[in-house]
Amino acid sequence: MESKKPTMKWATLLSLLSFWFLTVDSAIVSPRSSKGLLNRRKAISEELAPVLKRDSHHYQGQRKSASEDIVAPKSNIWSELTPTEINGVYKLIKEKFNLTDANDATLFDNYAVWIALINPNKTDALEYLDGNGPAPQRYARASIFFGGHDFAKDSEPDGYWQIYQIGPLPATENTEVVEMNWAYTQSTFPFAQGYRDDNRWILEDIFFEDLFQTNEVKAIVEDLIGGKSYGLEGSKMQLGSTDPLVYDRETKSVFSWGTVFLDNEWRAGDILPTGLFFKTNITGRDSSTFKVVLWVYNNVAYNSTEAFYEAWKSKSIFKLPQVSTNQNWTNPSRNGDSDTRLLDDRTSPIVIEPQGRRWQVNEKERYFTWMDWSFYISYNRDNGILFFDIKFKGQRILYELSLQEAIADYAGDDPFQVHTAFLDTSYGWGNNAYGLIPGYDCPANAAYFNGSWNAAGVNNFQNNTYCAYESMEDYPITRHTGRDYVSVSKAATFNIRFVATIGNYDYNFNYKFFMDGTLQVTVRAAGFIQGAYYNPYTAEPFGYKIHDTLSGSFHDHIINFKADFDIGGTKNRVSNTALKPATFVYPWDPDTEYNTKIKERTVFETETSLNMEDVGNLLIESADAKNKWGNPKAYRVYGSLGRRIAEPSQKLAENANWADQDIHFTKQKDSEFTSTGVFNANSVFSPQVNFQTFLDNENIDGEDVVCWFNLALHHLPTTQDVPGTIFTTANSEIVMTPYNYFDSEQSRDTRQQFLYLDRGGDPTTDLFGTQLQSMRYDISPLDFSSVNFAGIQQGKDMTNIPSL
Ligand SMILES: *[C@@H]1O[C@H](CO)[C@@H](O)[C@H](O)[C@H]1NC(C)=O
Ligand SMILES: *[C@@H]1O[C@H](CO)[C@@H](O)[C@H](O)[C@H]1NC(C)=O
Ligand SMILES: *[C@@H]1O[C@H](CO)[C@@H](O)[C@H](O)[C@H]1NC(C)=O
Ligand SMILES: *[C@@H]1O[C@H](CO)[C@@H](O)[C@H](O)[C@H]1NC(C)=O
Ligand SMILES: *[C@@H]1O[C@H](CO)[C@@H](O)[C@H](O)[C@H]1NC(C)=O
Ligand SMILES: *[C@@H]1O[C@H](CO)[C@@H](O)[C@H](O)[C@H]1NC(C)=O
Ligand SMILES: *[C@@H]1O[C@H](CO)[C@@H](O)[C@H](O)[C@H]1NC(C)=O
Ligand SMILES: [Cu+2]
Repeated sequence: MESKKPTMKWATLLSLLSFWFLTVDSAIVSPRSSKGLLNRRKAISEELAPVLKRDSHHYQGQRKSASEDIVAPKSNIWSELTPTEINGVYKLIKEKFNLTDANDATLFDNYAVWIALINPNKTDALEYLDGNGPAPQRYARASIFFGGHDFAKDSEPDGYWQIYQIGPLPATENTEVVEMNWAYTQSTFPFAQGYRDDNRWILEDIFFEDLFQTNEVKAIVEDLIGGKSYGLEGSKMQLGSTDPLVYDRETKSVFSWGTVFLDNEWRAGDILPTGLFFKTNITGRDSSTFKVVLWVYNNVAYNSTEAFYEAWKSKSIFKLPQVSTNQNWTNPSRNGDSDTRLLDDRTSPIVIEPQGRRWQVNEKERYFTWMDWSFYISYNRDNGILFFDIKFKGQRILYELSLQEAIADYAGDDPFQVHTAFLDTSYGWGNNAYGLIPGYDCPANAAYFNGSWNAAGVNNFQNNTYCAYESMEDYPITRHTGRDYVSVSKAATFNIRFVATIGNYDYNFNYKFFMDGTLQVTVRAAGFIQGAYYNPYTAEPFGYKIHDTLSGSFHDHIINFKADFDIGGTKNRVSNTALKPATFVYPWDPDTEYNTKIKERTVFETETSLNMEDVGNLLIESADAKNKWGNPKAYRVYGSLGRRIAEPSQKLAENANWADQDIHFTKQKDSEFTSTGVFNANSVFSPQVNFQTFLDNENIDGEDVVCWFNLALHHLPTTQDVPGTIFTTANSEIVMTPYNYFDSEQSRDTRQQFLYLDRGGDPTTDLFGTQLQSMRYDISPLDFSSVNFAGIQQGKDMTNIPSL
């Protein structure tokens, strides 16, 4: 379970890295002594440093600005459940399912892990937004683990997970609680392929801590790796375990592949791998039956701990170089003895708003407007921020734009890399967004917004999870020099930024709105790579040697988004304008063949998946609205989209099959509102959402079309990733831009222009009333006093759900 004050960090840190950072007592957990597990979890909780946060309002209050508040035309029907709504839901399901409160629960109880809003169905939402329909009724979904005897199923001896729909809200005794099957391929998951929550992580940790204290394992690892064995006071060893769980369908057994990383003062374990690997049978809820079934070192496999020990004792193991103890190179911050670059001791430039802020927000409804753009934002655990009802010049362009899932799919010569494929939505986005650092994560003129989510019975709040700011591109949006004039227009943009740190990576999402109706989504990655041990004999095909014993193991980041375009209404179609070479003979020169080129339009009649190299200008068009010149109103999508390189396999198959092509177009259906789910992570062949089922050849010509696109980074790390990956190059973007949508380009009405005219008489210069005045800017220093590691603020006073 994630996200109680202390456990939050624990879940988070464990999450992507899958590391065990902890040293706590080593009670054996079994059905009989599962309280040991609770004590252990509490001990862990106390050790964990929570997260950065900051009081945004304090900061915002310092800014002098114009009217920044605006009335939202409608209420935000996508806003996350309120603590009151959640409490009602929890009370209901607690009674119905004999739930144990999360802080007391073991794997032998029933407990709720997430309670979240089910976004309203689009049909209902549109009636409310565009007509006189009532605000759609609100529904919640809850994911429950059934480990107790009262709801046990014979087919699931270790318990199971089930997702429920609860509503309409507020919950009363008569509120319906039903299995939520309408939106998912599957809504129930066996323990074996279910979610790896804290209870489960700890089970593994208990086993490994004992294992690494046995005389045999301790002797081997202290010799091969150096330092104290895992779990001992002062040990630098951390254990990592791969995602997904390795499920053997024949024996119904669950295995994990583990490895040892070294922790240090920069928490740089990801780039300090040691080259030792172990496969463990972790079937069931009793760690005393867990067993290492394979050890791997220098590509040699030993099928038992005894066999490994015998080989080591008889000195028949070839020892690989150990990770050096000089690890200053892992410092991702400024190296203290660096020279100062010339003039780098001066503060770098900032953007200022000389006459105050130019955008508006209704903070309660999270409704934003800027330069004829408007949209609502909602926030949740599984998607981070979601955009709804994005309009430009009063016309809806997108009903929804939201992050769905990100995979990180690794390759390597060792079993750890080979078995690794992360699905980050299982770790969560909203819950992994730590406070943004003003002036660094977002420019100094940004404003910050909080987010909330419920997990394991706790209502969590985090300040500064996303920011909004206006900025200037460093190039003009357009210019021209004519015979007697010069015209140049500035390129202002409005930006929403969200950063989530999932384990080793910090993902930076930027949504940039331009004056002409263009919208750009960029994802950047920084942080530590998940490096591999560099085996000089076998690592080469899978990555570069980038430090003494480090290989930058090759992996793909594929990040899936939903973009529900509504171009001139909901009747849309998808077309491709191919750009092709052609040979033409013209009537005005019948004897000559001209090699030239043409545009060639095709319409996709049915649901389709495409790769960008196979298309020219890919358009989402209105099926009936045309511009003045007879062309369909459209938006074009293009960018650095991509797909995974490896073929489907045991570790990644039906659970992320959206990653097999760059972009998909499906017919909008309320029952296909998301491409993924938390349980996709470990249920490789029968996931919560099997995206391919959306692509069933339905007609999309003249229908409401949804675009699912993949931002992609084929990440083959080089020394540019040492110590950390940089946002500059580890990124991917999509551009959505008007394409014959209007009758002409739409930024011409901006006043942020320069016009020089020389048409007889004195030349004139027009700045359209927006001349930068000579003035002293009163810039307060950024205030970092409320940045702290105080942890996720829990809604203890706002909920009656007990929290850790
Ligand atoms: C978060 O922001 C609120 C204002 O909305 C403030 O009262 C609170 O103290 C902040 N929390 C932290 C931990 O900074
Ligand atoms: C309800 O759950 C608790 C805790 O798991 C368990 O001890 C108890 O037996 C359950 N009640 C029933 C009626 O099964
Ligand atoms: C894995 O461990 C479980 C529990 O001890 C056992 O029943 C199962 O047979 C083991 N699987 C394999 C493939 O050895
Ligand atoms: C390990 O391998 C040896 C020799 O290949 C074999 O005799 C033995 O049965 C195996 N042990 C296990 C636990 O699989
Ligand atoms: C590593 O950095 C620390 C702190 O700056 C310094 O004291 C130490 O000498 C450095 N170690 C090496 C081997 O350079
Ligand atoms: C989050 O922000 C809203 C809007 O400013 C504010 O009303 C609310 O109190 C904040 N929530 C928390 C928990 O700080
Ligand atoms: C939303 O749509 C789905 C699929 O049509 C349907 O099963 C569900 O009941 C709808 N929800 C509401 C609240 O109407
Ligand atoms: Cu990467």
